[in-house]
Amino acid sequence: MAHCPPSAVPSPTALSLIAFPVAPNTLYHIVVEADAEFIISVEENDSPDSDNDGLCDAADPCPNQAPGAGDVFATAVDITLSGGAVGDATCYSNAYTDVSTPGDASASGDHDVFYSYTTGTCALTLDVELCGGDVLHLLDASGAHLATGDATLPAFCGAITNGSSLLAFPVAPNTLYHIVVEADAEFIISVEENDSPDSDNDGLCDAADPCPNQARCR
Ligand SMILES: [Ca+2]
Ligand SMILES: [Ca+2]
Ligand SMILES: [Ca+2]
Repeated sequence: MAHCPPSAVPSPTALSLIAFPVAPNTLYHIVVEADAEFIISVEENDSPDSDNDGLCDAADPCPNQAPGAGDVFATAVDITLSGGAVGDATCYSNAYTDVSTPGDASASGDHDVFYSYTTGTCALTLDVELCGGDVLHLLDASGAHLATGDATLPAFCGAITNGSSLLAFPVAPNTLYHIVVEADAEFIISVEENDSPDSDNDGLCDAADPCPNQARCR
């Protein structure tokens, strides 16, 4: 069998286009002109991620400041009983969307801050109110969507004209919930628990009282 002598193999030629500037999220076409086999390689050089938060500088609202706690579900910030919090979502990512997990079709494109809240022994309902943001959501302990606030402005908003309210939402006592604030700037979030009454005034709410209508009953 005859073999081609090595000298008969055409030496490969190489052509390169290095560091050609491109736009993100854009379709390009490449034309290879050749008469036989070839190898084509495309390598993308991305914008750096200066604050190491997983978002390249070009897609990062704050390229030099990583988001704080509450940027994702797993780092939700605890809100103490019947309290509130002042937050600023400017440097947070948009982790709660219609395709994220957790997520919901009602999610907006705004940045998200995750909070957690554990109901007390006598909890019946929660009032969750947001001032200065877009919308709020209530999730259960595993992140399943329970409810989304409406566009009602909380009374404490003052001159602020955007907000969201979820009033008298029925909850279970001694149970962990999560709250998602969707906002692009500063906001105030308030969580108020409405407890079961203490009909016999013995210091035990009806829900935790073996005899809710008779004080000092054993
Ligand atoms: Ca970044
Ligand atoms: Ca969002
Ligand atoms: Ca009682």
